[in-house]
Amino acid sequence: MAERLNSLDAFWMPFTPNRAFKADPRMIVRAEGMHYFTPDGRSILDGTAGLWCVAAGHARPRIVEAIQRAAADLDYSTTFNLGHPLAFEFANRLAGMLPAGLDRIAFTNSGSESADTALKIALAYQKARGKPGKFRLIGRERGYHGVNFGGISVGGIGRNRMAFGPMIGGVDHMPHTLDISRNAFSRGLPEHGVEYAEALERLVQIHDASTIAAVIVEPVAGSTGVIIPPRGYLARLRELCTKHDILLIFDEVITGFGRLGAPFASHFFEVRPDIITMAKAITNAAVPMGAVAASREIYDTVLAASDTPIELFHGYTTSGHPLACAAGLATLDTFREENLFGRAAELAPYWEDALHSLRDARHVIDIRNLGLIGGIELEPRRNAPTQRALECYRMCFDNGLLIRVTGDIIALSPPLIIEKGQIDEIVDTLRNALNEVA
Ligand code: PXG
Repeated sequence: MAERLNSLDAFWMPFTPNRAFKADPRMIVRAEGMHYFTPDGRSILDGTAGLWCVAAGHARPRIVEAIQRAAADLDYSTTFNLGHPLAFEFANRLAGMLPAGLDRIAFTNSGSESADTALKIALAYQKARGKPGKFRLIGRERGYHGVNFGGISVGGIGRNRMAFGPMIGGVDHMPHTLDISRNAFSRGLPEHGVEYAEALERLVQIHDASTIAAVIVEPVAGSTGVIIPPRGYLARLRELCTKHDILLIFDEVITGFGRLGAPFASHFFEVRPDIITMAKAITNAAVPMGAVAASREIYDTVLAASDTPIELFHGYTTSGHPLACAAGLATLDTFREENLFGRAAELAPYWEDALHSLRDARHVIDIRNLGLIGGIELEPRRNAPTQRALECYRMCFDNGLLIRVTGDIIALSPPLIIEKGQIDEIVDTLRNALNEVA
């Protein structure tokens, strides 16, 4: 029986080379603050805040206690046709911190569900305002909006799509904005590339604005290897969407909750989309949750046009789950009390300098940063792309640092509680790995 319990066979692990992992597993049994701990008690500095999600650091007592209390008070209640106070309280708190006017909140359980929910709301809105012909959804090359069918359809990562059939119809893509030839080693926003936004104008020429419902982009693309938007690009996208009566959706699953040193990327860039998706740090990832914020105009229009008592036929069994709402409220309290968004903004210049000190390390062809996000792109090993970054990942882990790699790009996104000395530790460990790896 013991053998059976310890077997690694049954768990089909997500986005993981299962055979390689199970042959040589890395296990984590505990986490606290900036660190994970292995079964043999080694500490691993978390350079990625889990997967961009543990913004306040691990196992924060306030959040743990809130979840414990909530589980004992009300383990579950549906939010279909029935209310519980924490869900309303949390929605109100989120509405109060989102950009003005984006204050109607739908709850989901993940970023993927948030992306699909946002796309469905966009379509329902266009239909409700008498424009059902506006059905097209525009995403972007290298975009990541989770793994559900809507998200992979508007998403632009080939590997995430190719095994899964024809995708949803009526989707097109703009080009991504990564342009190393002109922007290598940019500090913060790259200078060149605002004109990539004009791709939307070209898509309007092909499809006609009367067929386009919405554009969805990550303000900073994370998953695909940290792509920082060129200066002026997001504002230009907003202009074009307004000009052509197209909804703009910001997928803020990574950029929400302080990652850029402001509550949302929308604040940071001073660009207001019509819909914002969230997940990850919304509960510090202590309980799975996502959310979609829609403008009041969208909400009012969908409600007013409805010819059935239920206005939007969409929702999840665990939308607004009490444990998630409790974790979310305690997370927002922690962010506020510790001024973590302000802290991220204050640390950003130190973070930038530290990362760019790796410019001369071996294999590095680009370094990108914004807020507490960092991307380090390596020259791929000849005939073995991704291998060099994977070996770096392994070396860092063995030396007590968790990083994230995607292709030949190292992505960093530490908890917002990181100390300067820990930033130095990340950079030193990385420098050693880069200089050692073949
Ligand atoms: N949108 C964005 C912008 C994301 O980054 C999702 C949606 C989907 O969220 P869920 O909760 O369904 O996973 C994401 C998720 C990485 C990495 O290594 C990034 C994500 C997920 C896993 C790994 O960069 N982002």
